[in-house]
Amino acid sequence: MKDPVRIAITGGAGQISYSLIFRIAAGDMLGPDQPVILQLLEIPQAMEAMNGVVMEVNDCAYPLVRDIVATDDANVAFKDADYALLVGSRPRGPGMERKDLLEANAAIFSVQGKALNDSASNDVRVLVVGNPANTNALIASCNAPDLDAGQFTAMTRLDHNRALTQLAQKTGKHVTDVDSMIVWGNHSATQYPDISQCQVDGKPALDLVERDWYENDFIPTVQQRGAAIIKARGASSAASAASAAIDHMRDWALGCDGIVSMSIPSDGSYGIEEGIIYSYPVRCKGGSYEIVQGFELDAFSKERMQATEKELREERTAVEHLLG
Ligand code: NAX
Repeated sequence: MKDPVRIAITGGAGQISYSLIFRIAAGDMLGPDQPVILQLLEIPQAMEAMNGVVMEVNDCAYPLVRDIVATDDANVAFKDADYALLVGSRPRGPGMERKDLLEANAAIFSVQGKALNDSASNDVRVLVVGNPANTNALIASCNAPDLDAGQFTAMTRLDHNRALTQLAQKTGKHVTDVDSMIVWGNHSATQYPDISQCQVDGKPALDLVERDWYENDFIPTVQQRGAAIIKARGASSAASAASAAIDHMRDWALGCDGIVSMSIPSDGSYGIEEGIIYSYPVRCKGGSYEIVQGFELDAFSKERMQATEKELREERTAVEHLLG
């Protein structure tokens, strides 16, 4: 058996974590031969609820779980962490503007960025799930000067997975038949799910579907899927978000075939401003990711990529004073 790795999860009493923690404990993220130590963070008011979750994890008697730490101190939760999944965040309250939400979360993610810097393993891989995820990841990264910016990522894998299923269902194929799906930009309604590079069972996706479906059905369906889930379920996506977080971390850590979408610090690729956390097509291998270069993009794609870039720049401007 390998030595255990330390996995920090914030928002441990929340609904995403109620799926995420159990799947990680079962080995879905890092494999059935990788023991784990779970280090769970909550705010003081939610500690009792999180202790109930810890009781349930214990009651599963998972062979891979070596220890569980439950704390309201970020430095304890992130101590020597090899992986950190930042799920906990402040939800939008009544009367809160988008700017207020950005600021409230900026305060949380600047503190957590500092704690990761001071306490986590030097090689920690960070995934931000809590919204606004891309800008929260930027804030955490800017407050962690001793860590590489590339260690901070945000989640657009749920959008990517949603897009795969929409296209597979439309073409009567399976998600495993779809290659080169890309979600560009922000995890928000401005994201651009792009099928212009996709092949379905070896055929260009754009030859298999009508342009009208792509522009007026597929794109808005993927962009608005979170709201549709809330309307149907009366609660936001939880198990699917946990599943996407596991996909993101597993592929980053262990590698994967094909192209996946990850929000990562832009290096200027495809003309996107350097530094913002932007969703790109990547390949993962040997514990790292690399942006896939060389896609030829038409005016329609470029326009949408720039619209979502603009939103990310505006979010960054709104929290500039907290960027460390
Ligand atoms: P919940 O409200 O069920 O849980 C969030 C938990 O975080 C709560 O228990 C809360 O006490 C805790 N928390 C708040 N501040 C904290 C802090 N400073 N430190 C530690 N814990 C803290 O939300 P849930 O449904 O689990 O969603 C969590 C976040 O994921 C939300 O921001 C949500 O918007 C976001 N999502 C992001 C997605 C993505 O694709 N990037 C998709 C799903 C989800 O909507």
